[in-house]
Amino acid sequence: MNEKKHPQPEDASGFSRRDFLGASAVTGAAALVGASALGGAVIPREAWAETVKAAQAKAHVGPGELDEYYGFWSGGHSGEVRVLGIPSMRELMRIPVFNVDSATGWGLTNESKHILGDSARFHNGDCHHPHISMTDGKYDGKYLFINDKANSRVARIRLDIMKCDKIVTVPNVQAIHGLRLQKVPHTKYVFCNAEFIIPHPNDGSSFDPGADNAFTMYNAIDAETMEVAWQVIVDGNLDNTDMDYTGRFAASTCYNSEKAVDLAGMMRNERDWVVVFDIPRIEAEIKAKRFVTLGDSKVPVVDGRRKDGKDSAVTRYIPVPKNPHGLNTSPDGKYFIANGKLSPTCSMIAIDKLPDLFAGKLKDPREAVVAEPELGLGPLHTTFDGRGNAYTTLFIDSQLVKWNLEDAVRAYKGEKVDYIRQKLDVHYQPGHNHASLCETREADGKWVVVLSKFSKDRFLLTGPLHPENDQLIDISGDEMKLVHDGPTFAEPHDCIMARRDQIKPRKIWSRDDPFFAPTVARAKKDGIDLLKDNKVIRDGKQVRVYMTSMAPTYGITEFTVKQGDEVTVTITNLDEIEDVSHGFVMVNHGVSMEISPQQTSSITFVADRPGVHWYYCSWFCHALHMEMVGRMLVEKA
Ligand code: CUK
Ligand code: CUA
Ligand code: CA
Repeated sequence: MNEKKHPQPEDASGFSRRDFLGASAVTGAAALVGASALGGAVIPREAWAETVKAAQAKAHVGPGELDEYYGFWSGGHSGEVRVLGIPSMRELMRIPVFNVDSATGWGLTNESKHILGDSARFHNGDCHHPHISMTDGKYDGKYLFINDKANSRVARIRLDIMKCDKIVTVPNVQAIHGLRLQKVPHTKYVFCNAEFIIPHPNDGSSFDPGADNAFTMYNAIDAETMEVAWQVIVDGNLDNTDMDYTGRFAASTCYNSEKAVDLAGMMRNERDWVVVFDIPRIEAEIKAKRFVTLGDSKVPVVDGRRKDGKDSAVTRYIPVPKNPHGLNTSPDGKYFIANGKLSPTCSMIAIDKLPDLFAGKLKDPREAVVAEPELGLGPLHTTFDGRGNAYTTLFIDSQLVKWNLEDAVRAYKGEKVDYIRQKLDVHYQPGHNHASLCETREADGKWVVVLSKFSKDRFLLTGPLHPENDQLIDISGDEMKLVHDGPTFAEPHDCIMARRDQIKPRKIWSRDDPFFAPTVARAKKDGIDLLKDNKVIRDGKQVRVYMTSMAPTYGITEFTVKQGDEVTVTITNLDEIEDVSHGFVMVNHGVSMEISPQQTSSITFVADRPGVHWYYCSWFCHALHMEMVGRMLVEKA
């Protein structure tokens, strides 16, 4: 493919980003955009800089102005989720999930420990794939789901309060990686891939990865109850996944059809595959009681492996070039796209051929592949503009390639068409990319974010550990234009963008919020009215301190306990004014938590040292915030 004939700035190789910064005011930019889009001519350097300037101006969100989109960023192996405004790329909030957070007390408070359950013992997580719940193929703004590869978990974030409210550990698997949601009729299931092949039972009786009892599973979690609904045993391993717009099919990439345990082994086969799951058939198998369970788990497990050259009832395996990675459904609902990684291609699977594939009407599963466009080196993930174009990250080439879906299909049939629209340099080594609303029927083709794994020279040096670089690109016109570099920490992997009207957060807590319901129930048992009472309850060695807070005071400024007592401090913030959050820190006790307006928070610790111990408010809430303090007096045992 001749790359030169696609729009590129003149002298692309020696082009410096500083030239953008030095460019002068925006004039006549629209005319230049139109001209340069014709036939992929080389654009004069000044003209290119002007059009980029115009795009950058569009991304500017002035002081006091609000962003058009919410962005939810995986925090990678920091274990948290971040909320950004798009297009400003300003970080608005952090939502602790699989990490322990000093500011809000996530992982420290009783409310968060209740949600974390058994997995509260882990203080790390590795988030990759944040996805927003959907109704009728559109974001409904209710929940955001995210995987934890490190400890095989899936978490749910309530988007009305932007806090994690449920976490489940998927049983009998290792490393939950790819995660996507059912799109229609609504998000009933959260689908997630367990990546690594392990023996079953994994009790030390067998270590042979090739054995029949060594496998991994595809998992469905009930989005409302957050319980694992079912699991499907697969051949090979599982990487990324997505679902279609009919509600029948989901598909996952497999890079380790070899069931190998080392790099060379995992690259041995010329082809791996995409495994397609027939969701209603899986449900039918379970209804017909054709399932097993594993170990202590009660989750129904359906076998989706091929046996003696015969397909299972619930899966089909479509061979694709070796070691595919991303799996993306086009917003027109027509294609599953498997990104080649080791192959310079993407494989387009026609979803309307899948009923025939399952019905045994295709001679070869490869007949479901309707195009395999050659895009460049290291295609990892693809996103869409809703205008028929796809955007694929090229890890090795450090580029984002824009290409046309239907032209790729025509080219595969032998027509002489060029499906590549543009290649844009990104900085550097991009993984995921994500266009506004691209996972829904409403893909609007405004912005794409490319999550580059390396930033190298793009930012001030921060020592050997560099930030990643999330780049904002304007895709609203015929040409892609890079408009912003955004440093991020600990490899976000993936992000998602929703229109701001699709997310409806609360301003203050509702008193009947289930988030702190267990604490409210505990108080009720103690006969406490959380909105009024400031009381210390002694229950043997357990002391429960109930207090209110209203800027700038705590309801209790001094309480006395005995050395060795287990103290639970429960605070209810009576403030009803938006943004007046308080904190509670017990000095030298590892105790810290957030109490936002109308919230109840509690934390438990041992008063193990006699003497005076000050506590203070950590959220600057009032002119007299420094004075919002109290003392715990601990008597010698
Ligand atoms: S994965 Cu990281 S770049 Cu976990 Cu979706 Cu592809
Ligand atoms: Cu309350 Cu600061
Ligand atoms: Ca392989």
